[in-house]
Amino acid sequence: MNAPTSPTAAVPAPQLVRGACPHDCPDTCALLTTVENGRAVRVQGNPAHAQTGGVLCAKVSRYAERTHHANRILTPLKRTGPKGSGQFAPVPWDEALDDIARRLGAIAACDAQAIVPYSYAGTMGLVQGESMDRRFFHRLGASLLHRSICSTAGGEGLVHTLGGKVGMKVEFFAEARLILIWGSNSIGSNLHFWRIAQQAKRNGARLVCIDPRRTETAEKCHEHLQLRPGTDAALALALMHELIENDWLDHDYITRHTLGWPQLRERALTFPPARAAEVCGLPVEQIRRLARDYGTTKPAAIRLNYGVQRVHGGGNAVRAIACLPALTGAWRQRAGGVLLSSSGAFPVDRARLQRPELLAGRAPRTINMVTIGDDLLRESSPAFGPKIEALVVYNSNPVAVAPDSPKVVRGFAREDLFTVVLEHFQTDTADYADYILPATTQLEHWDVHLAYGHTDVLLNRPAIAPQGQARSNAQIFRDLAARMGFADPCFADTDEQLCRQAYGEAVDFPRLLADGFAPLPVPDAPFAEGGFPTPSGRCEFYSERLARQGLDPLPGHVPNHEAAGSSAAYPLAMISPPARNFLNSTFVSLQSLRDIEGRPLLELHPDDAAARGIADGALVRVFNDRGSYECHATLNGRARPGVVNGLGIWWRKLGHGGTNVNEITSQALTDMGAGPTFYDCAVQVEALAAS
Ligand SMILES: Nc1nc2c(c(=O)[nH]1)N[C@H]1C(S)=C(S)[C@@H](COP(=O)(O)OP(=O)(O)OC[C@H]3O[C@@H](n4cnc5c(=O)[nH]c(N)nc54)[C@H](O)[C@@H]3O)O[C@H]1N2
Ligand SMILES: Nc1nc2c(c(=O)[nH]1)N[C@H]1C(S)=C(S)[C@@H](COP(=O)(O)OP(=O)(O)OC[C@H]3O[C@@H](n4cnc5c(=O)[nH]c(N)nc54)[C@H](O)[C@@H]3O)O[C@H]1N2
Ligand code: SF4
Ligand SMILES: [Mo]
Repeated sequence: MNAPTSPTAAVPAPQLVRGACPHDCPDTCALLTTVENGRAVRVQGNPAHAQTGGVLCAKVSRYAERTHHANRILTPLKRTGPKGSGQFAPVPWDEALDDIARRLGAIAACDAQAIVPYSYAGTMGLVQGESMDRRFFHRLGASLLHRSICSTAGGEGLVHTLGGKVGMKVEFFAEARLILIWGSNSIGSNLHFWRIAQQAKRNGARLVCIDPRRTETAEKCHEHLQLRPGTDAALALALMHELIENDWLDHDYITRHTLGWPQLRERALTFPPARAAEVCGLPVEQIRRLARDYGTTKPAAIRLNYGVQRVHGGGNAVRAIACLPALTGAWRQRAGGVLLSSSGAFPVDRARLQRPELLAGRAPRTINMVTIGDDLLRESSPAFGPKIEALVVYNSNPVAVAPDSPKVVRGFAREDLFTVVLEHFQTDTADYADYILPATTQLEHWDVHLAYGHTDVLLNRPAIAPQGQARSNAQIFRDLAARMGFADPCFADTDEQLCRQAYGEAVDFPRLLADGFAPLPVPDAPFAEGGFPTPSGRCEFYSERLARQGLDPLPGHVPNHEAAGSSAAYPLAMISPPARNFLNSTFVSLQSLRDIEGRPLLELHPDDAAARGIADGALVRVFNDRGSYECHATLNGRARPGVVNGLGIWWRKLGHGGTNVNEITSQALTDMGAGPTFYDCAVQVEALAAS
């Protein structure tokens, strides 16, 4: 029945819709979207959600602009020019889906493992990121993906020490008297934690930052230890040395709740502060002072972040740091301990979402997303399996974000590779697609979320209708499943049903519908009485599981693959941390945020610049045997001697000479978890032209 027409019916009142920030950020904010006439006009933080506190970062404050952007992809597109040229023409959905299903079907008829799904955390939503897509690829028998591009080294380090991705509850950092912000630029990448740290600071806490870069966070802490990249384990071992020498230990906690203390003690005693000072490039006094602060201040809390683990020894670094609170008994207090990730607290029913039983006994090979450059260039072999013939990319922009991009680009440019990209924008990766399929944004679809920086579940309701012809990722895989003739009933689940399946009975769904968020019942001081989720139930200084893998059972200092001084040709160490106004390579598409970031930059210490005749603002070439990256030098006081900071992650096509910083990073892997080593990269820099 039609509603009676009236002036007010034609102009509906603004609506507020509750949602969740989908981005790969520890904060997982609760959103409130204002909708007028079917358009999202404003996206704000939900003040009712304590962790969000009504505040969003500058990026997501522009989510409405991103969603209604003129460059959004709104129809399926088919390639009309050479690969990488970015030339496409619109095609109807049916034509695109039919052709994609036909091409994938033909490859699968021979060996489905030649098809590789490539995805990461463009959205962290459980529905649009790890549900219908997995069902589709499992049923197909495609290669599996080791989703290693970010956090697997640190994740393994935690699992082998604390037993899982678990730790302090973030809100209690506010009560700490000492906070170590370790490998983390909170102001840039974990803004809502910085609010909590500020609260602690106002209450008299001391803040210490441990980072090779003088970040905006480091500047605002009481103390900054500006160590060489990849030397954190040496620092942590020296802290242990001092805790032992000065008996700042909680012997009762160590006896009752840890494993392998005699062995760790012996290891730590080989690392006096002077040795660590040499390795880390720090004044020995600064290390002693930090040990004294950590040993004598209670409660002491460590906000560790993934910046420490993008180097060869990343897993060991996280292990060494994660041992510290058990030595001092910091876990006894709710404001003591360490937090790297809280994601292990979320009772996600992944088997229900992903349906591994659709593999039906098949065990496809696993492709590591870090080495996609090499793997796209491999021929079939018994060790590797079939040559990769098709890639389906979603929630990721590998041509920009994966290491060693000269190889990644050569792989994506292969004429015999069939590539489908589900996207919002025509990214560097989309330029290489045979088909680009228009995906909905977070304002247009259902989803449900976990977080890795707090312990609340969030629900995202669609605020507006899908723009143009966009479809949700889950819908696109549902459509493809239908085209492939996959009749299993699970392919009929709607996005909203998938939201309900993600946590099953473990989370109160009506509460999520009503409030948009629901806290998990996590204890305030999870390890006050031990009870670590390790095999021994103790904090494992010594890991039997690592020993069985042939790895060092104790945390140790593992030098970088490309350690300082190891190469005369490439004497500088490069790290490439995130830019504050981009989220990995997302938001680079927004002019307003690009304007704040300016242009691709390399931060150098003035001495390193002077030695090379490089002036502030000069165009430089950063290079090694893998490639060469052009950008502008900045002598802004943030780089330490011997280390250069190439800020990430610009789209290649918007950078100088069509390159970005991953032109020179390497595909070498970490000690644990087969993760990336973006910050373990020896380079040389030269001036290109006076500017
Ligand atoms: N604005 C913004 N926010 C983000 C992101 C973004 O791109 N932009 N990225 C998101 C993602 S994907 C993640 S995984 C999370 C966490 O992302 P992280 O990458 O951990 O985020 P940051 O805290 O910015 O960066 C890590 C910090 O580690 C420092 N660092 C580099 N090497 C070393 C080292 O060897 N030792 C130590 N101690 N420090 C080192 C860097 O200088 C940097 O300041 O943040 C997310 N938040
Ligand atoms: N040099 C260097 N490289 C790095 C890093 C570094 O510090 N230095 N950091 C690394 C880290 S920590 C990470 S996590 C990776 C991140 O790498 P990626 O996970 O690839 O992250 P983004 O570059 O943000 O790309 C995500 C893409 O997903 C798209 N997207 C978002 N939502 C949706 C959706 O709902 N549907 C579809 N179909 N698409 C969507 C966005 O438009 C965006 O283009 O990069 C890594 N690369
Ligand atoms: S990117 Fe992080 S800080 Fe920004 S809105 Fe999303 S969750 Fe919050
Ligand atoms: Mo990440």
